[in-house]
Amino acid sequence: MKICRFKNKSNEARIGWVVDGSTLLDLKPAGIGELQTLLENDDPVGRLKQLNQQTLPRIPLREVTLLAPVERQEVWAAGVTYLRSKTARMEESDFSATAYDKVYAAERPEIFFKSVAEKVVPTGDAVGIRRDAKWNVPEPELALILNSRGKIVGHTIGNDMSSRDIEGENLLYLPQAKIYDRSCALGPWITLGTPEKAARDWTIRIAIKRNKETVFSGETSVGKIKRTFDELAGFLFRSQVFPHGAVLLTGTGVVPPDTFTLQEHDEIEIEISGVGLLRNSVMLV
Ligand code: DO4
Ligand code: MG
Repeated sequence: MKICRFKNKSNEARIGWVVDGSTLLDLKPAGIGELQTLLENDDPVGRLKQLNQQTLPRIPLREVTLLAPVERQEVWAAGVTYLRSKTARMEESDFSATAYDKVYAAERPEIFFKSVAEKVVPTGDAVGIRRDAKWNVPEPELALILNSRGKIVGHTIGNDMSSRDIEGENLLYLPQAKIYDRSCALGPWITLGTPEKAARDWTIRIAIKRNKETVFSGETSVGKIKRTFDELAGFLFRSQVFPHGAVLLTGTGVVPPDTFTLQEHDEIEIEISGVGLLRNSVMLV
């Protein structure tokens, strides 16, 4: 079951139930004007199933602008959760290699702040590459949607844009490599109610196009994430509160070759089999 945020013809943000590949139902007449109303419910899927679909306005998806599926939730990210990510980062920096090696094996995962909700880029909009960086990559990641009680209620697609030269120069530069204008994309919507066991069968694919040619593509499986989702979510909620819930990116398992860097006007497509397709162009920021 998929829910989205969208802008209607009057430019109002609404919550939609995406019932097929081309239609959504506007949930406002059912009293659902915010994602949080559903996400805080003990059984969001059950709540939707109770609704009489016939009474809800049907809107073609092509007529709406999708918004990022976040309202006031903070966005955080876990790192070095795939072997591929550990290896790539150890190669990127002699200086920090031991830190990546240790965190992959440690009990406590790497978790860092990524974005406030209002800065998140939706599908269809441009993500940013820093003008003071020379080596910029997307990081295609499964994102966990957590309610204020730390319960995983859904999943979406995330792009943890990163400047690898800044990160590689010194680990203390990580916030600058990771948190800048347009560095986080989420979307296109949230898939509700998939248990972890089923989500671990999902495939994550990325394709980067330049002048309509594919210049990089790769894929991985959610099942290759070293830690359980509950483990990651549990560490995020340790000694921390999220009154509006939170989004947690689960790390990247696809890293382009070291010779690859993004360029302005590239097109990035990230697909997760159980969720959908997140599509963004690239701009210099
Ligand atoms: O420490 C670097 C960041 C790791 C990361 O973002 C990832 O593995 O996805
Ligand atoms: Mg990442």
